[in-house]
Amino acid sequence: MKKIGIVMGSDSDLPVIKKTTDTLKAFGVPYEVHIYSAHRTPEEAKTFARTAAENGFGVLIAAAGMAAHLAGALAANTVLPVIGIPCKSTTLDGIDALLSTVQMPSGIPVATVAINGGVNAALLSVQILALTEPELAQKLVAKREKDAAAVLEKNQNVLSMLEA
Ligand code: RP5
Repeated sequence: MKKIGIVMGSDSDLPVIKKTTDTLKAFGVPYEVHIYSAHRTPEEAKTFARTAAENGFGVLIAAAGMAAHLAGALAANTVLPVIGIPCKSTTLDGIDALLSTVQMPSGIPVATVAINGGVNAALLSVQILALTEPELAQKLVAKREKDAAAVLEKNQNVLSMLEA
């Protein structure tokens, strides 16, 4: 199975990436995590992206905050799918990172998830791998069913709790 390459711009992005790695672990998907910054270590970020396909990665996930150019910088250097996670920093509530990540120019796409959307980034990467890994597709369906059952249980609870 191909690996998921996870890159974050700083160790301050770790709480978001922990949600990503926990989710990938639950699916038994291999991954590798790095800290490379589009601004502070541009050469390392570029080399990682350029060699990612030959190093066995199938999808890249990039998490960054503020002027978040990491996902776009990786995407510029690979044709692997790149998923961007805009991270909320101490100012602007993550809107800065959201716009920096999502507003890619035509030709270099980045699939952007919600601000701090570490779980969805992992799920989307699993969905991409599932195109060629049928057992992952089965696990995704099972998770959707489990999640739906949990909502319906809450529905029952609220019905009985707030009964007229
Ligand atoms: C971005 O700047 C990082 O991804 C992080 O979200 C933000 C702040 O980085 P630190 O100053 O906490 O290292 O490049």
